[in-house]
Amino acid sequence: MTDQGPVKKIVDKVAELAEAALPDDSPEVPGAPAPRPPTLAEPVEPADPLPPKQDQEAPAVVSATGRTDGAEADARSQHGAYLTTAQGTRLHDSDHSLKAGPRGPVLLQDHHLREKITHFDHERIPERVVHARGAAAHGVFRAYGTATGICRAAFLAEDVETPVFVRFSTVLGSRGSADTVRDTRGFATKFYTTEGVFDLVGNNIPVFFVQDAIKFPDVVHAAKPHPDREIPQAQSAHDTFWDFVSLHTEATHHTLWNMSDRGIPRSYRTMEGFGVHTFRLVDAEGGTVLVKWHWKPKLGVHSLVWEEAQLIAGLDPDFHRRDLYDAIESGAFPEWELGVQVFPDNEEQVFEGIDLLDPTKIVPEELAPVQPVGLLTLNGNPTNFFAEVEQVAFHPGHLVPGIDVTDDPLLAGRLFSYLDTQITRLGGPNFAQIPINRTHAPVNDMLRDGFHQDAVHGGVAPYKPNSLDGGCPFFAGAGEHGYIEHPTPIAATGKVREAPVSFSDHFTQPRLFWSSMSPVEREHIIAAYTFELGKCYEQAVKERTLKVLANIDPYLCAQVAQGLGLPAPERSEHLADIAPSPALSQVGRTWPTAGRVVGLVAAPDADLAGLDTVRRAVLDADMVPLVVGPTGGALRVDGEEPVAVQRTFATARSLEFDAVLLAGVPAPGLDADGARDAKAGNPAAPAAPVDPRITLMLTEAWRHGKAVGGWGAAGQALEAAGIPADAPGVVLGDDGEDVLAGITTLLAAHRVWERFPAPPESSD
Ligand code: HDE
Repeated sequence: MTDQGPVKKIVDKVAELAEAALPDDSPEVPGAPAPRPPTLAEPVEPADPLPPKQDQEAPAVVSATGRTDGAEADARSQHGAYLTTAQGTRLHDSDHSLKAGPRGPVLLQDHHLREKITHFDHERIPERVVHARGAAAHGVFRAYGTATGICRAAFLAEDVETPVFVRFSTVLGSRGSADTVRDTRGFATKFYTTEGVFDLVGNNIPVFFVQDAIKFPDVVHAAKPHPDREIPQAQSAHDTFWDFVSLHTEATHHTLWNMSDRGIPRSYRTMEGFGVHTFRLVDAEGGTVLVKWHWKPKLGVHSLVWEEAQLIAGLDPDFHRRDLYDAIESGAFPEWELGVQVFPDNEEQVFEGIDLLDPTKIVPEELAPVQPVGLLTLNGNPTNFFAEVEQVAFHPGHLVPGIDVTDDPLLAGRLFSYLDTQITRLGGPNFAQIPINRTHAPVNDMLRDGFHQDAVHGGVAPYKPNSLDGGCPFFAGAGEHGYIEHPTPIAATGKVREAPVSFSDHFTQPRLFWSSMSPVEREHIIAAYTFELGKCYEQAVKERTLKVLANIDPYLCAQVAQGLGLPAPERSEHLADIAPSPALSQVGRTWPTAGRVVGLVAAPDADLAGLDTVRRAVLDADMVPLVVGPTGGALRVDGEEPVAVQRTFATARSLEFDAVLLAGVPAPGLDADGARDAKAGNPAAPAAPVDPRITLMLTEAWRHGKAVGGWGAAGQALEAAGIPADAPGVVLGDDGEDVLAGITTLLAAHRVWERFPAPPESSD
């Protein structure tokens, strides 16, 4: 490297500044400003670049062929203090085109203008055809060693730590669409193992719409916006989607999961992940088992309620990515346990009557418990979204020794598709050399040349056999970590385009899911179908979908029919007797509250000492306190420590809080006027003792099943919002810390489910 000296100086300086600028207990709440504040005026002297934030991580510095030695730690981006061209020539002006006089025509010889504009014109790459909207983080996977008996993969050996990059996504929406739409979520993990990259490309729903990959373009075309008017964006509430799934009843199971609370997760951190297909694991002796992969969030599975999801889509379309980044920034690192359901690798590939090759079926956890094999912790936000999140390329065919595929026909098509899609998206066959995709294992392939070739290959013999490169590279046997496909027997039948008979049961498992839901979860499902079908225009589509629902459950069908104003049809299939799987329900258990967001509302005349004590107690409980005041800045009372305000009555909304606590009665702020802030309501309404935005916040939190409360005179504010003091999920008291303790207990159950009275029994 030629520029070592000055670059090293900048890097050291940046590190020193970053360290010096960090307050002791930073970052307390997410959204902390950069470690070094920018100057108010534009700098006139070259200065060091702003230091990175402490939560950010970048791809490991590995050469295009997996070499880690000799790479410069800062060898990835901008160098030096001066603006340059792409060729490194320093520029003295980038604000004005080269012209024949200040008012004259721009000259064609302006090579800098051409470079700048041309590059800009090509900044975009095609978004993913599905899963375009996503967010990702760096992390580490530590294996428990519990899988070594069934799998020889090196990264599953006890205490082995493997760097990972995880991308979460919605399926249907474009890159800029809202996070909280009703949709399946992607959960894709890249493990940079010592034996090569392993990608576990899963979803938050354990079953899929189609059983054969050849139907994937059909379901995606049906679910994407209508081709004529390109609406609606990022949602399934439209005719073409329901037209397809009502005709193609193998989609019924997945659709039911989508209409359940699983379709609107509270956070990526509270989603389960599933490999969906059955995989084959191979142990050190060549023995095999079949498995299904599961990610279990430490925080439990938790969802939004539908009105909340819709409001957030407008108020904060980045809700899920912000939540992920904020949690990592504030040190509440999201964690999941990876686990496997293990089945014998028998010839039929059937377990307890369930066809393991059918990706529209689950195996209930009560029949095959999920056995934990390791812990995933996400602890680093990306440094550059495009370089990392947009360019990461997952592929179910990125496998390591010990992990093999099965004959699931959906998986087979995926093994083709993911490689293919990267060639268009990432501009050629060398996408594995993009930093985020680089393996940490040594690469010695004989793939050569092509667009964006970063490696400078030595040798003259990229072919085998050869003698000119000494016969290199050599093949590896099982003892040298070679990837050897398991010699699974293949039944000798003729070529056919058909599915096995066992794939034709489309209703037993949807019935299993429905019968495993708690009453409130069933009501949410009814509401979701009624909403989605209510957005359809075609009567036939609605009527056909009701026929599908009749084959799941008569109550579900009757309730949705009532909401649509249509008669409920008779079922056409026998309703199977089902043993419910309680593990499928999200309700009825308690979970750690780490990372939950507590809104603390106060006016300047509030008990600020108490407010600060509660704020610190929230932090001590690893939750996030956001103080809401009438204006920005800080809440101050003479003789008391000021308390910084993160949200104002104008900017805050209940949606970003899991619970709302009031330090007394927040009187109307100066901008509590409908003309200034429509949330404040009608200016002609009689003045209330409570700021109307806070009343709105309380009523919203109330109807979304969130814990609310406060201390001092807070009860009056709740009363003004029509919330009875003795209602479920309301905690009032004299001491803020006691109130917080009560709220924390409620948060552990995720929502105040008792607030939704049990509806009549829903099964016949
Ligand atoms: Fe995908 N899928 N998929 N998919 N999928 C893609 O790959 C495809 C399926 C999943 O964060 C694409 O790089 C086919 C099941 C995730 O970058 C594409 C079929 C599951 C992601 C593709 C399926 C998934 C994708 C689009 C039917 C859960 C996002 C861009 C056989 C187990 C990965 C890309 C990321 C992305 C094809 C079905 C999960 C086109 C043909 C089942 C999480 O290659």
